[in-house]
Amino acid sequence: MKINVLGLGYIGLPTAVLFASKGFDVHGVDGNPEIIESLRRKEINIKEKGLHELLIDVFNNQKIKFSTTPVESDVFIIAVPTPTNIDKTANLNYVLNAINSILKYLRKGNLIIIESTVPPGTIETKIIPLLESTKLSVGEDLFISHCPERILPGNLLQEMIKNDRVVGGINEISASMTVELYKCYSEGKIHVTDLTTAEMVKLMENAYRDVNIAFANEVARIAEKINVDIWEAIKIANSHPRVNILQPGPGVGGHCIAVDPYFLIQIAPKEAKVIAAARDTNNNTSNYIVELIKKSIEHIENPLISIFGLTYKAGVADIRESPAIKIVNSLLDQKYRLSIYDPLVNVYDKIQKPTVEEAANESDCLVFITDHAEFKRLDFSKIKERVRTKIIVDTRNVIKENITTDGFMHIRLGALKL
Ligand code: SAJ
Repeated sequence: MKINVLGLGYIGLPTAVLFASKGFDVHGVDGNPEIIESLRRKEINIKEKGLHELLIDVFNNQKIKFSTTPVESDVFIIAVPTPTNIDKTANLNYVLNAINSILKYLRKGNLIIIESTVPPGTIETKIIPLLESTKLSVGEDLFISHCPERILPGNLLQEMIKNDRVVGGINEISASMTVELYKCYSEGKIHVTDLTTAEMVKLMENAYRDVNIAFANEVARIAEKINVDIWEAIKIANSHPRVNILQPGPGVGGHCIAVDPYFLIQIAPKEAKVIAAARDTNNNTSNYIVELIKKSIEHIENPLISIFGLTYKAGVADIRESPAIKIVNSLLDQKYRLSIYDPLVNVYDKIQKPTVEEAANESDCLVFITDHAEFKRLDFSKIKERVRTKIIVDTRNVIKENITTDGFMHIRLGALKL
């Protein structure tokens, strides 16, 4: 059986590689010729455990080929991004272009699977009409389903295999063809429903997490007002059998949770009140951190601020929607002197340093924005020799040891001393 996978990013590439590893003939398609060229050289820029090895394996076994254009196939999987427009509505250009690009290759019996995240109703109202322009009857000649991905970046392959999946089909036969296909590598339960419910479920999952994080950020600010340590308070509250509050932090990044809730707001702006408020809270958190940093160094002349962590979360080389980038850009705009370290990405050439120690040199304030594992093991008795002023702003409760013994003032988000 032949599968075309359109879009070779964080989702499409591992999906393509997994199907190829199960013996399917996979044709990976991406509109960006540079991505195709590098994949043909067996090079990838997605750092995920086991992915590169698997790619080399299936490529050498000739189970996968890469091209900028689709070919005739049995199955077409659409895994292109859904960015937002300036007004935060979903930009469906990539999805609709991908569908348009396969129209001339479609034949009777083909299955089209949309993995890309889309606002509820998109497949019925925007994608199916395009497919019907082929004169093939959707539901009888062509089968279509939505199978949104649910994997956590940082643990892609494992989650792809282990997680439950959701399959929404236009009819039973579309759904069961999709279930049969994914069963080849998916060990989780596959939940079957209709197209629009599957679209809605995906968005609800990410909006739920966004709302929960906004709640954590809100109670963190309340805690600061009354001299309570929110990290301890959340830990204790979570010992209740029906409470599971997430962690406060510098804001919500990544291309999923920071984006998907807008697609629910877009279809029901009057109803999506909590979801919209959560977006506002999480978006504004980076400004709050900037103010916190500025306040902590207001008494220092021409301060040097050291930023630790640029990626949107620990362990992933991804800066999309990262709160750290917003914080850095805001400080740079306000003409602060910065020194930056991140073990996984290089974004700010001149001011980015190769080690924690170099980034700490002559610093007046060490700001921890991403909780990379390396930061949890730092030896502050050595770092204290390098800094000019001993101030730490910790936005994720990364620093567990008592650094006040090394003379540092430890300013923790959600646990400010009045
Ligand atoms: N964050 C917090 N506090 C927390 C948890 C997360 O501030 O307690 C922040 C992170 O630092 C990060 C952002 O939220 O900036 C998002 O990180 P994440 O780990 O919560 O999620 P993503 O965006 O990496 O992946 C999410 C996952 N969705 C859910 O957990 C419901 C994943 O399963 C989805 O497949 C993915 O979105 C997606 O592609 O939709």
